[in-house]
Amino acid sequence: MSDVHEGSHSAGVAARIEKRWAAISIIIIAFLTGMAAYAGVHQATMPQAQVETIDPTTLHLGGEFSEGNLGSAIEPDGSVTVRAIGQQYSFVPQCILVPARTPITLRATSADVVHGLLVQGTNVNTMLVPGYVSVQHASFSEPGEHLMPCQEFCSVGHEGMWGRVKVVTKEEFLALSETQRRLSCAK
Ligand SMILES: [Cu+2]
Repeated sequence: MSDVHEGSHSAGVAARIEKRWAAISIIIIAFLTGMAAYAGVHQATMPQAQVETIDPTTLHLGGEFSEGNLGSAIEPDGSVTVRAIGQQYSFVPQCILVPARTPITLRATSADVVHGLLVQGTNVNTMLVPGYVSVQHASFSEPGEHLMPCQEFCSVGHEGMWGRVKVVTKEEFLALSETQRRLSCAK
């Protein structure tokens, strides 16, 4: 008789503990889902929600990533789109010019192997995968310079693959954009 009592008592304890753990895991899942939704709404997610593909072998022949189209362009809504490519062993443009306090959309891809594009001191950090367009959103609060190293090993010249991002005032950027369709600070 006492054995049966013991058994049902410990079964009750086990059920309570199981329910508690189930509740904890549901809370964790709800928290992670909430974080993913928040990041998605604020366009801070990586990889992007929609996948854009592009033929890496014809980048130079025309279209969005042809040479004359690389660099920073001002959009009708006042935001700035930066187009760049990574290739063994440099970024084009080598120095990206952007205005401060402006929404920036970076669109970049690779012409050969997988590269990484990281802008130091910001949350811009993406892989450039041949065949895909990487999109990142950023905004720079102050004028200044940021280093932009390749952060994916891309073969023997990898450690020499560096670019820069130069942030200028909005006024300076607007003045420069009156004379050129695409801006960069690459010499
Ligand atoms: Cu690299």
